[in-house]
Amino acid sequence: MSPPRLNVSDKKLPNLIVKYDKASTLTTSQGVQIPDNHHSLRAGPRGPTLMEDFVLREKLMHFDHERIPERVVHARGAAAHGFFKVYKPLSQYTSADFLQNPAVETPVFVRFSTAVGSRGSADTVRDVRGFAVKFYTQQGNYDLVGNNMPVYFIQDAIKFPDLMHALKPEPHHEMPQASSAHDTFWDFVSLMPESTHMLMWLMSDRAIPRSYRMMEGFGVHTFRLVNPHGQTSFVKFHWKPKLGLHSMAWDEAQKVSGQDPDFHRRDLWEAIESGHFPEWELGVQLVEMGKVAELGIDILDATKLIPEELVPILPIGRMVLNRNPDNFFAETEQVAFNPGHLVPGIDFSNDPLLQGRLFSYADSQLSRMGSPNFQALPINRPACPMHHFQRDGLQQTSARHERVAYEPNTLGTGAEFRVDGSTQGFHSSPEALVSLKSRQQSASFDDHFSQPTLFWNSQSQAEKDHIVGAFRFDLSNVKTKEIRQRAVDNLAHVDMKLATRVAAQLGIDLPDPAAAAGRLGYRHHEAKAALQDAPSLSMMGRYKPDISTRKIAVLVADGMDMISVKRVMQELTDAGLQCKVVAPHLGHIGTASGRTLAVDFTFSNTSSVMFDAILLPGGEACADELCRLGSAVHFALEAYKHCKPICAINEGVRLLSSLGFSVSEQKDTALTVPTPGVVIADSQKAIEGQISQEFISAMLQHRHWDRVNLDSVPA
Ligand code: HDE
Repeated sequence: MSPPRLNVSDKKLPNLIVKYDKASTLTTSQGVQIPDNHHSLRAGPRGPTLMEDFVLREKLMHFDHERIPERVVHARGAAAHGFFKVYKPLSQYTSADFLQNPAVETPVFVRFSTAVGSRGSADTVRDVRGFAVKFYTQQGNYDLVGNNMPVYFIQDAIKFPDLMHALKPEPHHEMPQASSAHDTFWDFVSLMPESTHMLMWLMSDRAIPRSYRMMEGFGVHTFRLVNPHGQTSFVKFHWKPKLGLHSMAWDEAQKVSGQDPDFHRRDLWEAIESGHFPEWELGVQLVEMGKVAELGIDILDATKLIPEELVPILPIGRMVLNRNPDNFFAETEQVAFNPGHLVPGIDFSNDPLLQGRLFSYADSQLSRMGSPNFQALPINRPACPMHHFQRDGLQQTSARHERVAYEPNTLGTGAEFRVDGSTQGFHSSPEALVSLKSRQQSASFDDHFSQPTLFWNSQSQAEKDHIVGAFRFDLSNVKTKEIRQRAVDNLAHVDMKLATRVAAQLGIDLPDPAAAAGRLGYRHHEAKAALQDAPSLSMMGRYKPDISTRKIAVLVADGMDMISVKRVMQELTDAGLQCKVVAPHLGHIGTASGRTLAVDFTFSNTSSVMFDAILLPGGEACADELCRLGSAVHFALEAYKHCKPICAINEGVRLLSSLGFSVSEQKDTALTVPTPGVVIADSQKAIEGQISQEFISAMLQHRHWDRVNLDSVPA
């Protein structure tokens, strides 16, 4: 059942739905009724089709033109409607109207995306995710077009086409799809040391999120807030997910790509349909104009971040996504974000990457949607009044009943459109600019390694291991040995141990930082590090006490002991978790006490990667059957290998016996190997409800990355 729709969105945003009732008859686009939609007009039952069949021609013509070009980057995405509410007035910092009144709900439309893959590519590839928010404010649309990582590959927009040409599939055979693990990407970035910081993020678990609902978002660039007195401060925007920050295991992400390429899209859709509305808190890092130099970080360089330890994040409001789009194409595909869509009170900085984006987005949308009238599409037009003298153009749909389309005028209403410039409207914040025209950048942009090193030093051991694994995976797919060597030589400037570990599996020489320093594109400006490590850069411990909607697979066969698992399942369900029964066949299985249990999935139509945790009930016959079934044993071992919480009751533990887990003959609790996130109990303990809380605590951590010897697990 669909959740109730929030009035705010319906009231202020145009309703897109075209409804047909049962009495509607099928017509052509001209409204002519069609009595036969199954047979084209022919010269006799076996004769040729006639040109005059306008019903057939119109239908085929429209179908032939259904597709528009996909986005050149961020083609694959999913979106939702919702609202944003500020916590308290921010007039001290900005005059933006939507950031003043805590009682006002500003409608938003948010599109999440991958950056590299084409529109039909899989969701769980290793990639940066787009996090684009359109606020329909009463002063016009404001777009915060960010990513789930706070930095970017390059510093200057002029390099963007090269970066994307290197990262996208190689042009001769158009492979690989949605992957950085190939020669041209590493060829380019290994010659572009400024990309090192972003590469560290891309090789980290941030690039394989568990869900769009569990990602942070960043505006990346520095922007400016301007208050009603014209005073400005620099600002960086941050979105923090209510469900915490969580990722997948790399092996899991790859398998999910095959099992369910729509994994993230489906997750977002289902959460909203079931009323579990995803939520984020918006925060800002504010830097007074006069305090920028003290930071020691170039805030105009998009390969740098400001650690929260240096400038704390001020939470300013919350965003809730509570409505799925009515139509994917009309909304998600046609929505046109643009970092140049500003409202009064927010302004750009001189970040050269941002400045280039200000040209690119509208240009890109013009190419995709064919005419400047894409701005008037329901999903793109503002929710506030809009008056301008733009006219005509391909597919103009508004027919204005007026004589003049110019300003000033006396024949129409032109003069009245003007606002009182002293108090209203958008003003670019004044900035004195006196400099020589040149193709130069500030020397501080040449500090390429201090922040990647800070990032590396801030990671936990498990995260470091994952980063090493990701570099090895990507680079081992690079066929050209010299490119592998160059990439690793660059890494030596981040951390020698990291570079040496990565190099170990690549059939190359030991990393040589001096070799990197001699290469084209290498410029180095040693920056004084303000911090040795910044815990805020690690994902560890960023879980939140909300695990609702997580999925638990309950592995069963005939003879399962329902009595001991019943309470656990009930308590998990009460905690908002979804228990799904996986069995050798669909229909029902028989329990040890003679009852039946309905089955949701079989071992052949799902796998462990579709779940967050597993529950293994007891029962002699059930355990015997599952242990004989390779796919069931694999299911359990794979969940273990992906560090997922596991709860086993009595004989259920036999599925894990190859890992050394068992319960004693007396059926006492006996955990032979103390392992994080594995809860083993006897029936009595389960019946008394002692284990649900333990299992839920294990789930609160999401994944137990500190499990050891995972390489030896046969899954
Ligand atoms: Fe984009 N980017 N980008 N980008 N970008 C596009 O715009 C571009 C950059 C981002 O869900 C395109 O309408 C240039 C940074 C998102 O519809 C295009 C540069 C960040 C989305 C474009 C960048 C982003 C896009 C493709 C370097 C994070 C998807 C279609 C100067 C702050 C928005 C389109 C959606 C989409 C250009 C770099 C985020 C081609 C030239 C940095 C989330 O215009």
